[in-house]
Amino acid sequence: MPMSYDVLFASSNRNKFNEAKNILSNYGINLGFFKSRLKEIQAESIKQIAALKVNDAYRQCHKPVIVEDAGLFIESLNGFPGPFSSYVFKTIGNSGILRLVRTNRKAQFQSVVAYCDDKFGVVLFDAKVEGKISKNSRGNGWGYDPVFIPTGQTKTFAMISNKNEISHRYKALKKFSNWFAYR
Ligand code: ITT
Repeated sequence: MPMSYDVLFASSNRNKFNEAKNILSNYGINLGFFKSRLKEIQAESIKQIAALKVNDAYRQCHKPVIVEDAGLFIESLNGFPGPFSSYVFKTIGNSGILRLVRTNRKAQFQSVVAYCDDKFGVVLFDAKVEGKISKNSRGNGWGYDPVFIPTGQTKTFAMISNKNEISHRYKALKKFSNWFAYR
């Protein structure tokens, strides 16, 4: 029998789903995985990308659904890779990022959670977490986690045990869960 869920999470990325499920379970929301390749337009804002992706997801599943679009924004690179984070990770990866960043290592992770159902349409929740790019890759996390050190820490996201209590994803999903509880 299929497991019941409150909302679907549409994504091709199981790491993102696992984190989101873990975070939302603390707010009593049971997330189901809708593993899917969504249309990812290259736009200049992750808000725009998230809104378009959630429309596509809702068209496919016709159930209350969220998608999340996230990106790493590096100050000295004028916000690169930002909305292109997925492509840049696949092409130059963390070693490429480490070669590009010089003295100003400030960076932020941003997250936009987009929810859609037939009553409310598309609703967006955004958040960010400040930090810096480490001098070398440390820890075994996914994506850019081994090169991102959140402000106030000495370890990368890949090395800390409480990423899900401080991350961009946590902050955006917390906003979503407050709204979802009182909608
Ligand atoms: P979707 O199918 O959900 O779009 P995706 O992997 O393309 O999956 P995003 O566009 O949201 O996801 O994220 C772009 C990339 O940024 C992602 O592939 C990772 O490389 C990186 N990324 C996003 N959030 C991250 C996090 O919390 N830690 C490390 N890297 C992250």
